[in-house]
Amino acid sequence: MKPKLIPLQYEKPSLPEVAARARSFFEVMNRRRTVRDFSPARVPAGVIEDLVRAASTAPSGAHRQPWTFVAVSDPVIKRRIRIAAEREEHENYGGRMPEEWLRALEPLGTDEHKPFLEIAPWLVVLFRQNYGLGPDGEHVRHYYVSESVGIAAGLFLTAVHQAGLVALTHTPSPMGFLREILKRPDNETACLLMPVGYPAADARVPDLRRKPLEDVLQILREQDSAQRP
Ligand code: IYR
Repeated sequence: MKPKLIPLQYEKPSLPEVAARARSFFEVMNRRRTVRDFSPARVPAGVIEDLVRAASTAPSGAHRQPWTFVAVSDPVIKRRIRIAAEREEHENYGGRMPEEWLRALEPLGTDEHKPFLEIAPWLVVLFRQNYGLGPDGEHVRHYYVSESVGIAAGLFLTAVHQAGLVALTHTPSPMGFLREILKRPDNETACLLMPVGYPAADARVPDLRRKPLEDVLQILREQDSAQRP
């Protein structure tokens, strides 16, 4: 079957404009921080809807969009999630995580107590759909699910940041309790629990440094291949 292709909607910026936008967006993103101290200040549901609209523009394997976002502001459900998450984290910090892992977490100052799960106005849980469900309940294959969901998560965090809100990527593993509490179907697995809201007035964050560019980027220019035998 011949696919129906439509013209790309695209306006070409000048090269100086491209360079300026690339720099200024880096500066915006470089101010993003993972936050654990939340304000209880309310965020309207419509804002969360737009953040998920942005996240759901992510490219995905065969355009299957294999994700479900569940956004919770109900205090009763938030409490259930906190209790279940802290139960798992109690096991994690109390012996399930090896010494090496605990030492790696020391600079973050995390522990088994997760008050932000009740304080943040929204808990956004990202589920991966391991396969889809067709109109008659038949299984639909999904492709590159981890990659697709990872990209959607990145776009969601970017949208949160550029809206002027903060988020935490929380992974209270194992996360099976989220499918139960949120009553999600068998084809879905929770992969991220993201409290979203405003930071507390006195929020503090670890003094982390990002890797220098040389450690994360290798550039191979045309002349580089000519110099090699
Ligand atoms: N899930 C635990 C432990 C934890 C693990 C990693 I890897 C982190 O980057 C941070 C925390 C917790 O949320 O405390």
